[in-house]
Amino acid sequence: MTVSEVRRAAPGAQEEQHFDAAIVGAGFAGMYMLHRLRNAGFRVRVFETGDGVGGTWYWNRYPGARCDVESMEYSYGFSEELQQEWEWTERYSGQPEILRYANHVADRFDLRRDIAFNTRVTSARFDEEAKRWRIETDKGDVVSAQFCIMATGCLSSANLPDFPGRDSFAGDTYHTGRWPHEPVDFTGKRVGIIGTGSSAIQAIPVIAAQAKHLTVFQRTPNYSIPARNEPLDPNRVAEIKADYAGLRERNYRMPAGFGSMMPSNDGTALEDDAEVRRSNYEERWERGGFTFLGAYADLLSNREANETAAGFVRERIREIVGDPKTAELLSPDNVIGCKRPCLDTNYFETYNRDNVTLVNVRDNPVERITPKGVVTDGQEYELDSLIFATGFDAMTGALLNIDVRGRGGQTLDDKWSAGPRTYLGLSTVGFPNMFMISGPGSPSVLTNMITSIEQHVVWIHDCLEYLREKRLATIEATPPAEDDWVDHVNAVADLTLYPTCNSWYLGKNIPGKPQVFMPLIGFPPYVEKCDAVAAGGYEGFELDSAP
Ligand code: FAD
Ligand code: N01
Repeated sequence: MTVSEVRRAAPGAQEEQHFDAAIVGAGFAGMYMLHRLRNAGFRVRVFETGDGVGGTWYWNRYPGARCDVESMEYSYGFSEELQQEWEWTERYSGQPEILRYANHVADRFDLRRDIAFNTRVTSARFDEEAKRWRIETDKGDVVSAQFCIMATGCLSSANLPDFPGRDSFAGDTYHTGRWPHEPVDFTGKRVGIIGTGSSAIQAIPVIAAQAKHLTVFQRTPNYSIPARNEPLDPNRVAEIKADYAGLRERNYRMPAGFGSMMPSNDGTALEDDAEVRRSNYEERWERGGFTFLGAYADLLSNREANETAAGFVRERIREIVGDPKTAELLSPDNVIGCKRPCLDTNYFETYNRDNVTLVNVRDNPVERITPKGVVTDGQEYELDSLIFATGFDAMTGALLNIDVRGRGGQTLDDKWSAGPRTYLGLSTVGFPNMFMISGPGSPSVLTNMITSIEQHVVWIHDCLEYLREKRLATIEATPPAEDDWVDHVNAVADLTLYPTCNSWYLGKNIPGKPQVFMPLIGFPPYVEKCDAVAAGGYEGFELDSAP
């Protein structure tokens, strides 16, 4: 398509390589994007900070890490052979198995030869004259590519809050999203964990079973539904595999791109009398998983309806947790589901153990970290190990960690100073030929992310083929299309209860981050819109022919 031979720059300077597309990140998004574009004859280079594939599953190796979308669904659907040959062992597979799967995919499709590992992209600049991206890495690579595809992940930039004295702690410290590759043994140790989000809720029961003592520092209690994880029944697997394509297709029509195995109820919560409602919640609670929130169609749009589900979970917490004060502290008072709901195995039960202490840091925040431990409310909790389960600078963090500059040298940071602005979550005005996989403004984190990733990869692939066929040099979203899209994303969110919590969906977990609801709610209408845009010759984009 374009010049793609290696060219040597001035003597002494780095060799500059030319590609059709540079992809940043080798998680599930970058891996599939590479496969798809390479098969279509594009010359592609992937850059990955880590020394292996898998992204999320490469970095998040904390005890208890596993998926919360069932494995038969949380896996690629693009290759019938792949989905037939891979054997998941559990309903929700653990991190080691998911990472093995990512490595299997890399081997099966011979992906590694086009991935530069241990290589972080530091800058990406659009050269307006050449109509190409110039990409630089921390290894000194300088690469020119017609297209720059950001597969940097929504949850890949770890958030390590700036607690006073944070680095003075004398024991070992960990972040769940940057866990060591060697096994960590907490036997005989006094362990502290800050945070009670999905990561902590998975890790706490496992660490408590090993450590001498576990102190949990909780700012906001979270709703959590039992995962009811179990080994997969071979008959059930065979049944799914007999029509895997059918399951993928049914899931594609679901609001979050998964869950057709136990569909949501179309009815509204307040239509049912209390007894019927309770038995509905009970059935879904016993089944486990996200289907709990599918109990009624209006749980995320009607506060009173939501309260019936929230109240049901609080009752379960009071039933499970022996000490009433601890149960009270563990009971959330916000809307259920407006933060990403957690799935657990024995989370609330863990607080009945003698070696677990829950400390409320909502009213009395962590004052400081000392060489010996954590101080809050004037009390020092002495620890041997301290875990930060403090989450991520979600959706924009990894993108803004790169010095991205578009037309006129404008930085992405500047462009997004009041929050991310995109068209379709795929593209942003002023940054031609740059695509984001599961970018802000797309359903991404509100879906089975592998489904969303596949949809974006196919769309980008089709778009690049179209440009090649028509001999077009650039594609760029137009300002009106972007403005309308941003308004649309906000308008959809405002019809729901999502914006009511201090969630990372809104950027509220990062001090100073602009507060904008970042993902788009609703997968099927989004797919329809993307398809219509492509079918209409890329409506809302300006296409420019080669010079
Ligand atoms: P990632 O997997 O995050 O990969 C991005 C990659 O880009 C990383 O490897 C990173 O090192 C690399 N990168 C970033 N910046 C640069 C740079 N500047 N230079 C070079 N490389 C860079 N989603 C679900 O749908 N279901 C689940 O069950 C689920 N479970 C999850 C569990 C955990 C613990 C976490 C943290 C997230 C989970 N998610 C889940 C979301 C998950 O992130 C996605 O499902 C999916 O793995 C994202 O893939 P990705 O390739 O887009 O991003
Ligand atoms: O991060 P989080 P996570 N002082 O942001 C607390 C996916 N995921 O890594 O709620 C004290 O949810 C913070 O408190 P608060 C999933 O999408 C999936 O757990 O802000 N506490 C919160 O309790 C998930 O949503 C799985 O008040 C501070 C915690 O740290 C996303 O990744 C597993 C603090 C952070 O929770 C992120 O989950 C794991 C401070 N200064 C992750 N700063 C599955 O189950 C933050 N906190 C598949």
